[in-house]
Amino acid sequence: MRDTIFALSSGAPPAGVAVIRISGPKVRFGLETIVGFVPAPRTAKLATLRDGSGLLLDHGLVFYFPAPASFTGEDVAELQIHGGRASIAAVIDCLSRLPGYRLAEPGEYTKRAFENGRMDLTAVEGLSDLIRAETEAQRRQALGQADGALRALYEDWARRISHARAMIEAELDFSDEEDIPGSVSDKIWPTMEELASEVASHLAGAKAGEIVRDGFRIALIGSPNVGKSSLLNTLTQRDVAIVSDVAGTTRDVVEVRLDIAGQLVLLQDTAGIRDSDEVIEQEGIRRSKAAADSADLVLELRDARLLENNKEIESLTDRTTLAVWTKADLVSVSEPATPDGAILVSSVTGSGIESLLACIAQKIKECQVGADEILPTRTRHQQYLSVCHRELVTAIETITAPTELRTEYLRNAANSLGRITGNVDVEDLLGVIFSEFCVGK
Ligand SMILES: Nc1nc2c(ncn2[C@@H]2O[C@H](COP(=O)(O)OP(=O)(O)OP(=O)(O)O)[C@@H](O)[C@H]2O)c(=O)[nH]1
Ligand SMILES: [Mg+2]
Repeated sequence: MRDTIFALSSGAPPAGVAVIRISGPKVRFGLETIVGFVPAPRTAKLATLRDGSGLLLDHGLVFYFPAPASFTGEDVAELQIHGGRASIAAVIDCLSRLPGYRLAEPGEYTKRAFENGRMDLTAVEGLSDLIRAETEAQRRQALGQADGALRALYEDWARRISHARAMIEAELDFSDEEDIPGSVSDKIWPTMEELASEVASHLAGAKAGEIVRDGFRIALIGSPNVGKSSLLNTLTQRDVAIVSDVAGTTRDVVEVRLDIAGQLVLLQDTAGIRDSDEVIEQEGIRRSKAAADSADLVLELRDARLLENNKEIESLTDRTTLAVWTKADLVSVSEPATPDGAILVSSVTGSGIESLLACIAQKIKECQVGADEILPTRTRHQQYLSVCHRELVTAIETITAPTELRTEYLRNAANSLGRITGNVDVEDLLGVIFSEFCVGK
């Protein structure tokens, strides 16, 4: 018999209320022992909790969710008790003494839910993302995925492929009989072409999905002393990076997390780029360049006083670079006499910061243009989707290959989708996916 598992499922104590969740075959026995009865399914019941010797532990609300209509698919109970450390410890201690009971491992409830078919792997990942979501965009994306949006899409695709295989195989079986014309394939292959292009356009949204989940990377790049660290501090409204008038203050890449218009942004301050003989500074500059290369957007900072010299300055603004003129308070020009889209800011007065934020929000939006609501969010999804697409295209294009071989490609394509949802052997993936969870989920 499986262990009955229990854990604190609510946040760190002390808190007003703590929720202890119990799941497994001995839930009813545990309830009878601790509260003296099993409440009606899914109904809150006020109860007095006592340990085996009758000692009062706490008063609280008790819920019972019989299998299979519970989070894990097993019998589940939830105890809502006072959220003090000692109250929680007393109840946990009492549960740990019950035969067949043990503390749950991180993610174990969700793992049981997956094993009992209550969730597929994409929903598991969505739930893990939802628990970690910091921004509105992350929350929306994770909730959609936890609710089964990706599962519905991939299972529908897998069904269409299976249907195509079945039709083709049926045609093979009857190919000896003369009155079955070879028209099945004529209908099936175009539908597989349609599917391949749906997979391709879904895959094209992977970058957008990843940006929502993992954050939009912005690197602050420019000469020493141009005001990169000052701008980082102004944007985060915190004193994160050291600011000084010594050129070459920043050496390491300093990264902060920001919420801009509901999107997670990873903002990186870097070492000022110049020719330097100094080993540590050279390493800092190497890191600056690497940060610029991997960024979704580079803010290229320049001192606005250069504008006053009326020097011809080459535009750097393109899709991934935004020119930002700093120290606006030190110059008399109000609008930069520079290419469109350049922005003039001051970290001292705060002028131009609002337009800079609006510009960044616009850049993030541009990365997501044309992206569907439902996006792949992880490299894992992308890998299997690419395999699925490749196998579909191979099946479609190898017209001269034997039909058996072409249906085999289709089978590979469907299996690859099955690996995303967890319908096809994924034993090797489970450890990685469930290790993301905290205890109690
Ligand atoms: N007046 C004015 N001074 C600024 C502004 N931004 C930065 N400074 C000053 O410029 C100097 C350099 O600022 P930092 O933010 O350290 O510049 P940095 O680009 O990070 O420099 P490195 O780390 O050396 O590459 C400091 O003395 C700041 O006080 C601004 O908007 N207006
Ligand atoms: Mg700096």
